[in-house]
Amino acid sequence: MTEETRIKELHEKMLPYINKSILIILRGAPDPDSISSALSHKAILKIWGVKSTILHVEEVSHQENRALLKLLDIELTIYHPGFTFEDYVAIALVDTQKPDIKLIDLVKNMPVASIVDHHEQIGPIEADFIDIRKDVGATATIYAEYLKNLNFLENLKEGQVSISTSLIHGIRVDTDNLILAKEKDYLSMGYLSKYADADLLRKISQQNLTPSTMDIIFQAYQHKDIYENFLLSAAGIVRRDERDAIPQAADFLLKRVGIDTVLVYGIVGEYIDCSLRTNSDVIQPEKFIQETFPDVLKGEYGGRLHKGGFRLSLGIFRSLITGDDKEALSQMVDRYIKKQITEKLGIKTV
Ligand SMILES: [Mn+2]
Repeated sequence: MTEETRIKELHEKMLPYINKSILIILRGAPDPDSISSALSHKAILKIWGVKSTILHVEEVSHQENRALLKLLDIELTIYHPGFTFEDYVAIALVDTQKPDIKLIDLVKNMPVASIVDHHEQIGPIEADFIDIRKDVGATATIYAEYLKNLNFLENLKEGQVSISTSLIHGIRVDTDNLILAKEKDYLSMGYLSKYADADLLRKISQQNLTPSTMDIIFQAYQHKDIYENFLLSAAGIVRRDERDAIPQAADFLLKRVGIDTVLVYGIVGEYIDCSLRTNSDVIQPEKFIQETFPDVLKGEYGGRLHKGGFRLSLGIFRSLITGDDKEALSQMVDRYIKKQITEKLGIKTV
């Protein structure tokens, strides 16, 4: 399929939805790639006379993502019990192939109008329009291509730079500042750069850490165990809106001399959120995670080259303690993670 036929097909498939409303669903905590892709999807639907709302389930936690929303004046809707799904005739998925785990049951009877994503296809999927590509580093790259074919950015009025600026940020973040970028990502960046605001981009990516994020990183640094090149670290109990401190702690700890792999975890709501970072030639994040934590929630981890964020359910640990003893819960989780890791690494602990 060529670029032009893809956007034509998307248009064709959206014709039945004219004057109706589609719910664009983001998975997990919105990140720059999913936010900018959803924003583009919404803008494209609008040209064609299709209404839409962008819905997410988890808080926007990372300071850069909060800045992105604020500086570019982007509005997303966060899911709350009682949300009226009946107002929408279908859902659209961007940067994912399945709705957020918390919404799966609520939207299971709604048709899927479109799926646009760059992750490995996981099992069978059905939608009016599907564009899943492995030769791009970000979903934002695909949307930049759509916008280019629609001459969308050329026709924007001055000052309307949110979409192009957010797409650039999305591509940068998903490709580790272009280190993992592929040819198509560079082509999209080239197109977007003509319509983006460099000052805004700088502001978005130069956000300071909040004191609580710093506290979590500090906590993670203090509660570390080092097994040769592997650093395991507990961030403790982390508030939902601070969960992005966990991957940031992992990025920070990986800078320590002599360490090539880091796992930081923290208790966030009903889950243990984990971030694996590695420069090792031998550790493959996805394989390592699956082998170390066989009870990893299916489909709940997004592994990228050298990066792996995943979650374990806290349910089993909760059922083992009486009442709401956070200290006991935390200790049990620590023991479990430590045991799995040392076993996996073949290290004997006393
Ligand atoms: Mn992505």
